[in-house]
Amino acid sequence: MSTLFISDLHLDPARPAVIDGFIHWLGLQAGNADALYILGDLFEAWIGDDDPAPLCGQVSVALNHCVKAGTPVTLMHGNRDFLIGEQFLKASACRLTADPAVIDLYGRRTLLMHGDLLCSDDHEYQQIRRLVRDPLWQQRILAKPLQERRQLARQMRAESRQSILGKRDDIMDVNPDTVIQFMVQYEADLLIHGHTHRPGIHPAEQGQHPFTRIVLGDWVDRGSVLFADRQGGLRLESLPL
Ligand code: OKV
Ligand code: MN
Repeated sequence: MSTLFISDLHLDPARPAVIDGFIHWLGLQAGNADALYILGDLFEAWIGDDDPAPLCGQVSVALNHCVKAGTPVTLMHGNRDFLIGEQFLKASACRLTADPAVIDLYGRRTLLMHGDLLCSDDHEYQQIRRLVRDPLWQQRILAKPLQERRQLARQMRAESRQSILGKRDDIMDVNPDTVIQFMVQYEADLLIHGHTHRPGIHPAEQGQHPFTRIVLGDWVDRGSVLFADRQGGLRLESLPL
């Protein structure tokens, strides 16, 4: 038995192979894993729990089956699906966790994040993050008709793509000092996050203390899963969809 971590699936009706691949994989893990953590950006764009799109219901049912089979699923918001709310959580039987969150991973104090908070050199992005994570802003957006929200999400994603074109690669990666700050503040020696779509296991050191940062990959061409086992083993695997 192991605990699984995934992020950045960016589920989108335009990419049915990813949706089918994820739902199939989830069925295989259901009841066989101790727990599943989805660390943000499960969806390419979530515009509210009242969205009647088939994808929302399909994923909710699949997650619900997984939980019912004995594998609890914990979701964290990402920068694309921060509007996932109580209705979806109830229907899918998933728990929501804060960003950052500390868990006890088989005795190891582990910090979980989506990862965008670590990209602290991208000031423009951090400003937008503060805006869209503001409960009052969200309340105002959720009060708009679905069609308007759909349009707004499309526009913000286009603006995001446009702004990325003009940014240096390292600006959009994590800031190493910010990583250390979070690890020290939360007294963790293992950090697991996504968002940057640069999968890897990075050993590092702060003072005398060794720590590990694991970056989950996206699910655009293949899947990416971190398996953590009771013995302390950590395997980051890429899987065909
Ligand atoms: C990052 C930048 C956006 C610059 C909004 C629903 C809602 C998704 C969204 C997705 C994209 C913001 C919110 C992002 C960087 C931008 C714009 C410019 C200059 C909705 C689902 F609420 F409107 F319905 N989006 N993002 N920009 O990736 O955080 O850096 S974003
Ligand atoms: Mn992200």
